[in-house]
Amino acid sequence: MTLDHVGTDADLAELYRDLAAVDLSPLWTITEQLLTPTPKPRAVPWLWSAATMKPLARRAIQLVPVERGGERRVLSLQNPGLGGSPYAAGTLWGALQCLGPREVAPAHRHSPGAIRFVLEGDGVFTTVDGDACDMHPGDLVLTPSMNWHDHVNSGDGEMFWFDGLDLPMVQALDSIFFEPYPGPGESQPEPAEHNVSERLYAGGTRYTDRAVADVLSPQHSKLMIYRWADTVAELDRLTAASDDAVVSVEYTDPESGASVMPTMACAAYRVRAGSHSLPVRRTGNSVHVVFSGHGSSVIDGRRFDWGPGDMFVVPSWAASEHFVDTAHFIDDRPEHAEVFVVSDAPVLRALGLYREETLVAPQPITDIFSPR
Ligand code: 1HN
Repeated sequence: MTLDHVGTDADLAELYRDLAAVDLSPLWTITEQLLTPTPKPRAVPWLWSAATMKPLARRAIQLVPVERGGERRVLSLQNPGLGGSPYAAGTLWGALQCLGPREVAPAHRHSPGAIRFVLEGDGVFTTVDGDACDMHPGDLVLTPSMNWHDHVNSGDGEMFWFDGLDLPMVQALDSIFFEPYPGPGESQPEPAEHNVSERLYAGGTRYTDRAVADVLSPQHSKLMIYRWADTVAELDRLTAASDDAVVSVEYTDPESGASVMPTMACAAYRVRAGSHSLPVRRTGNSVHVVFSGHGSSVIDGRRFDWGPGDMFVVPSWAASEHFVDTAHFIDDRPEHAEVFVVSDAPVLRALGLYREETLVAPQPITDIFSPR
């Protein structure tokens, strides 16, 4: 039997009105925007430079005491593609946090998990469920889901670090919980001994040179701090063992070998001076934080030039490649670049959505990004 599709444009318009009035949506009008051939994240490739962020953070230290700033002095990376949401990408929060001399950011806990990557300064310890972790430049500190955490600056200088959280993902899953510490505005008692998790767990294997750990675990690492000297030793080992333009290590849970948290993977990569990697695209978002050196990344055809303290976002399925020239010297040798990166890769992995593709040739550069 065939149907005669009879009816005027007015009839059709009336059907659409009547559907909308009772909260129904006809798939045939939206299929193409729902099912794109490849991921179309709303977040765009973007970069925030240290030169822009740091003076503003310093002004905030002067003007906004931590208590006035909702307990944390944090400048979030607000991706311009996300329509005003304070997120670096659809699934990840990224931010610059700072504490002035002797300041304390009081304890609380929440279901989103967080990682801290220290950029500059000394004297802060973050207490994670009772364990005070001393933070130094290049260290990674974990504050996993529902662990109490506060930050104490016991020194006389300012301190800056990067915060990465799975907040947008936990929000998308409608599972946000938040609790202030009993005794609001207070921090956890300072234990006599610091860095206990390090003493207990840092003996195990804490790094893998696989691009994405293939072990999955619903638990977070019990090691709460990973030292930069150890990360560099791993990068040195890999640099000596290959000629690859980029060598990278993922920080892992020494007990399981999985990513440091069930929702986020942390890695560090070194781009060798005078080399250029092939473009790669992966499902999942990542936020990159330059620790040392100067280089460039081409992300979906746009070139981003970066140096220490700069942060940039590679949205899902964007092609990205990195290069470092030989124009910067350290100790009379061309300087490599070292970059920290946090991603949502374990979630993509766990759900069977992880994909990765290496392109065969460098991308044509169509545009050069200039930070505002
Ligand atoms: C948070 O608890 C911290 O504890 C930093 O330092 C950034 C961003 C959103 C929600 C909670 C912190 C945060 C955060």
